[in-house]
Amino acid sequence: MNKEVLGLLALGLWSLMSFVFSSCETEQLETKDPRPKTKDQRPKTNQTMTNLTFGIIKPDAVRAGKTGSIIQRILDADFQIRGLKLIHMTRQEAEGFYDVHRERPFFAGLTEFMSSGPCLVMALEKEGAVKAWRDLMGATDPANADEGTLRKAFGATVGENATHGSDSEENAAIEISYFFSKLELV
Ligand code: RTP
Ligand code: MG
Repeated sequence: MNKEVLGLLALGLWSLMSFVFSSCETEQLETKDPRPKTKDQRPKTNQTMTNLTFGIIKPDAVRAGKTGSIIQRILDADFQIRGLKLIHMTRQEAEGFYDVHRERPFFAGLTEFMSSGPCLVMALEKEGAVKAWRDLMGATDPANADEGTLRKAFGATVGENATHGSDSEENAAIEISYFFSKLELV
């Protein structure tokens, strides 16, 4: 056997061994990693976020000194407060938060208002939290809000309506993580 044939044989053997090892590694990774690979493989029950929602006590209510009264109402309604902090959003942060409304005519006014002063951001827990918190807030326009709701009691106009609440569990998770790190949630 000359040198060329020996060289070709060695190269072939090396390629075969590389292929066998890389297949083993992939197989090991696939069997070891327990995380779901597709959306469909996620748990069917919403074990993670079902009972959490995100709320804001907006700048109008903070300015008017209503923070304490609203927090009392939240506790009276049996929400657990899992995260809470006072922040003052920049215009850009408010625009990022309300990005879904970017094309709406009220976007400029809304983001100017939301960045006009401090507000209180909250992660709230309760069974069926998203709906329970929206029920407690009442309709977007305080004029249409039911008696006993926060917007009826503390809101002034459709724009300055005292509180914000997530509209779905998915958005609650996104909004909580927009403002809170893991360490800030209990
Ligand atoms: P939010 O997101 O603040 O909890 O309020 P929402 O779901 O009840 O209402 P949405 O349609 O999401 O609107 C977001 C906020 O934009 C202001 N807005 N102004 N001038 C207007 O016609 C108008 N419409 C909405 C309100 O501050 C509303 O909360
Ligand atoms: Mg909304």
